[in-house]
Amino acid sequence: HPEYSYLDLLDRLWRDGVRRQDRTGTGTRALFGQSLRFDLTDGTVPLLTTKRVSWKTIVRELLWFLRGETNIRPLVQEGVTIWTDWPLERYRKATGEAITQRDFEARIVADADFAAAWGDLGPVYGAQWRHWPRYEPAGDGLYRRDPEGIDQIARLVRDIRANPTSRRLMLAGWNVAEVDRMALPPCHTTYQYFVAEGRLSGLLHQRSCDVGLGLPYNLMTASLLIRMLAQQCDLLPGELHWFGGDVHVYENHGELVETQTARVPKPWPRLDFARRPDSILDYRLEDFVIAGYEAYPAIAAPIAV
Ligand code: UFP
Repeated sequence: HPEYSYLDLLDRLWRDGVRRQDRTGTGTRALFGQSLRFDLTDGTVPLLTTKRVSWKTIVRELLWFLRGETNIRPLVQEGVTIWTDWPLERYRKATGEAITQRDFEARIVADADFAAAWGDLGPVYGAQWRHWPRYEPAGDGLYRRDPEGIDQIARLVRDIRANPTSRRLMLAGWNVAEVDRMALPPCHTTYQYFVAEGRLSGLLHQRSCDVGLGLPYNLMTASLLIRMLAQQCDLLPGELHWFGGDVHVYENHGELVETQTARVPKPWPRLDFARRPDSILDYRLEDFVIAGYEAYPAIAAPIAV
């Protein structure tokens, strides 16, 4: 079962990972330069079965990226709270107010001005994918920022369709000039696509990977993107190649590692689309049909902010 490659990585990190201090002060066990590969040709997706993963949250987050959004408000309105920690931390630090996450999220939803002031994450994925900044000469040696920027998603779809053997089918999140203004610099940093024999494969370079909490999401996001791009470009799905840079498990995830690696994976679910949306930007949650997802109970583990 392909899920063992994930479980083996988790186990290997816990046993052989180099112990290091990290930005969050939690401590990790890490290995540099790891890879995984998943076959998507049979319509299955790497949605882990050894713990339940809320795939609807992953779809909602991806659709939020694709809409070019960077404020947590629309996510919180849909009940997705995976990005709340960063704005919450900033708010608490700036105001000294000991607000709970629940109260903070309630205010984000209730008050648009509050959300505008405190809910934005800076130019994260959505901004870079849809509106990568571009500057045009405005005379006198000055440059004017094009308010739309570059739509990498539109370009990618266009290029896959028009020039499938291109070696330039890239989607980048790491905008060097803007990384310092992001609440969290992109973890799933660079995507590349490859078309052969009517199939679309994708490669993800992830610079930093929390294997316990982050990777189950990141593998699904990357797979969903392959499936959506393939559908839009009249291709079949190929493979997902995942490459991790700093691949780590947090020191406080020991219980997760122990519980999860003791479980025996069940067959992976299938992903089907309920329809073929007119463009890559027109997908809705209801278009994603996950069939046959049987999983062990979710495993709670603390997230390092
Ligand atoms: N992380 C992931 N995947 C993600 C995401 C975050 O694994 O999609 F948003 C983890 C990796 C790391 C932390 O543990 O979050 C980011 O911290 P840093 O920026 O210091 O790498």
